[in-house]
Amino acid sequence: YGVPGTSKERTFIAVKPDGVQRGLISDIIARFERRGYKLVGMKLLVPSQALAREHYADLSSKPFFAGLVDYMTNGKAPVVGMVWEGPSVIKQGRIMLGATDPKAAGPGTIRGDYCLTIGRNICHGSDSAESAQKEISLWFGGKGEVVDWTSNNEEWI
Ligand code: RTP
Repeated sequence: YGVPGTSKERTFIAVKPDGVQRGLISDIIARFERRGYKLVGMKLLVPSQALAREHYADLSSKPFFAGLVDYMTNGKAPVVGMVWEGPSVIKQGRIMLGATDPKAAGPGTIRGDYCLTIGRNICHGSDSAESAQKEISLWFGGKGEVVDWTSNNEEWI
């Protein structure tokens, strides 16, 4: 799950079905890659209902929960799940995504640049070290699905 507070910190970032449908996978990857973060896990999938419900367990009492789970799991488009590694990647990842409600997201952020409504906000990022650990193990439970590797760029970034 990485080591929070070090250069080995890791976070879970997802391109949601609307982001995939709109062709924004490469843009979102490029922003993290160019910033200097390291991609250590990536998969394309239609999440099961069980996975989506567990991922959004904190929101299970909200009126939009059923709609949120359906949107993530109905297969109209898949989700790209990723694990990114680097200094302060949990906090900086959230800053790069922008505010949850795109109407409040600043220009230069992913949501501020590409979307308008909270129910179609394109991407997800872990909001704390605890959620990063929970989400990485939930989405990348299999052996070898997260890869430790050394980037030759590290001395330049
Ligand atoms: P995220 O994890 O997706 O980055 O968002 P967050 O923690 O900042 O926000 P949270 O309140 O946990 O909401 C998670 C996702 O639920 C959907 N949502 N829909 N229809 C609505 O009013 C509503 N409110 C939230 C969004 O997809 C949000 O990203």
